[in-house]
Order: sequence, then C-alpha cells, then structure tokens
Amino acid sequence: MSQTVSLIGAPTDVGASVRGAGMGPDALRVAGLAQALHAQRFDVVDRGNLAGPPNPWQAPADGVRHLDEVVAWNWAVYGAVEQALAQGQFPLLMGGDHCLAIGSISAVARHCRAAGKQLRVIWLDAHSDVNTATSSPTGNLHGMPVSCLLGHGPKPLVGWSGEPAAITPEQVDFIGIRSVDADEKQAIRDLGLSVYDMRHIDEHGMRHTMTEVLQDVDENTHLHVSFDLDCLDPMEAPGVGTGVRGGPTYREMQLCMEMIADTGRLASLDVVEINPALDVRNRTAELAVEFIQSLFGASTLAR
Ligand code: B3U
Ligand code: MN
Ligand code: MN
Repeated sequence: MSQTVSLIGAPTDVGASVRGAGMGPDALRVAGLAQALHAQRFDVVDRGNLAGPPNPWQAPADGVRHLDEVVAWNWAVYGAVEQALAQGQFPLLMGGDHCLAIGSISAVARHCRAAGKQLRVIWLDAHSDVNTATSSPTGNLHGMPVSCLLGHGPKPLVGWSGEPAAITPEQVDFIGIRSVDADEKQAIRDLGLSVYDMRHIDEHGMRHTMTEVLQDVDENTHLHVSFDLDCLDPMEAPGVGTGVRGGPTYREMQLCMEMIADTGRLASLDVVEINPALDVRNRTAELAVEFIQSLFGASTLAR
C-alpha cells in the first residue's frame, strides 16, 4: 500500500514583513504538486486551505506582531497535522510564512513522543529563525519559530507539544544559513545549535554536510524537513519575501533533498515562504515542486 500524502494549505502571511506568502498554497497547486506526487505513485489528498484571521497589518506590540492571529493560524495547522498523522498520512504543510512551523512541528513532536519515535528536524533556510520578542529587530514571528519550539517564545506559542519545549537543540540542524541577527548569534552559541552555514557548505560541499547531518538517522527516526524557499539563492528562487544572496544552487539543493530521501525516514514536511506576488511566472513554486519530488525519492535513474 502506498503512503498517502496529505496536502494542508495555510494561506497566510501574518508572521511576515512582506505581504504575499498567503498565496503560496495555490501557487504550489498551480505548479502541479499533487500531480507530481501522484506520478511518483503516492496517494494524495488535498485537504484544501485552512481558515484563519486576516492579516491586520499592525505594528509590533511587546516585541511581536500579530500574536493572536499567529496563534489562531498555528492552532489550525496543529490540528490538521495532528489529524493527518493520526490517520497514518504524511502531512505536507503548504505555507504560508514560516511562523506556521510552530504548529506543524509541535504536532509532529507530540506524535513522535506517543509513537516512541526520535524526532529530527532539518531546517533549510537563509535565516536561523531563532529570534525572540526581545531580540527580534522586526517583531515578525516568522523569524522566531525555532525559539518557540525550543520553549523560549512568547507564552501563547510555547508548550503545544505537551512538553515545555517541542524539541531540544540537539534535534535540529540548520542548513544554508547566511543571515543571522546579532542576538541570534549569541543564542546559537548559548543553545549549542548545529548551524551548517554557507561557509560550511562552501568549504565542505553539500555531500559532506549532509553526511554529517544524517549520520545518526536510524530506523527509529522521524525526519521532519522545514523548507523555507529563501534557503535557495534568489537567482534560483526569486519568489520569496526576504531573499538573501549567496545561497545553495539548484544542484546543491537537489543533492541535499536526494540524500534526505535516501534515508527513507522523511515523515513530515513544511514548504513555506513562497511569495507569488514577487515571483517570476510561478518559478519558485515550480522549483519547490521539483525539490519535493526529490525529497520523495525521485532521481534521474530511479524508476
Ligand atoms: N532575522 C530577521 C529576518 C528574517 C527572519 N526570517 C525571515 N526574515 N524570513 C527577523 O525578522 O527576525
Ligand atoms: Mn524561515
Ligand atoms: Mn528564511
């Protein structure tokens, strides 16, 4: 029996500074995500789009913007991901901005604990997303999901997995990082986070980097990939709100995805920060679909 992939749309940009990521789910649909997975012999259920509050477009209060709206969207995501996992399906969250990883990974963490699985998170991003209300230069919650998951975010966004922290620092690896705020650098050191920044990838190559990241993945591992499309170089993926020069190339990212697929342990996925308003003919969503195909095991010579 082939696995069923559950597509969960969360059309919002409440956690971002630039409007447009709310159109990400439809951009992925238009780019043929369901058809692509179907061609790889997966069953695909598109659960449609979740509902949530509109973006009020307000200034930060106490260091965060739109806290209530971000909580509401993440609860919806949490519920949908939890339901997909309970039904034995593979949850594929189509964001939306990256604040939605709070709900998604909290649900995954709770599921892993109940199932006795070891959760590992691979965070593909230009940014480290480990700001807090006090450190953030913007107040945007898409720059804070990792802190929330580690138990250091604003109270209403912490503890959803049933534990004070959904994940510990050892459970997450960051790849492609090249934009880290001053206080985030300190947090990365204090928490001992594993950050494979662009310099690491330049010096050691993607193959060696991924070998390091994946070395202790075993048959009891649940791998979650949180894929922020701004991880890629903006020359490849122009449709993102906060692009940063100097990211991985198409080839490097393909190898990263293929090596993750080879473990056979990928069990949940976020695809976030696609901004169709800034894209060129849906290229970034089409690129995302190609990378998702690789994550699900497509390779040039595979049947
Ligand atoms: N570190 C900055 C910028 C940022 C983080 N994540 C994104 N942008 N997408 C911040 O606002 O926290
Ligand atoms: Mn991000
Ligand atoms: Mn980012």
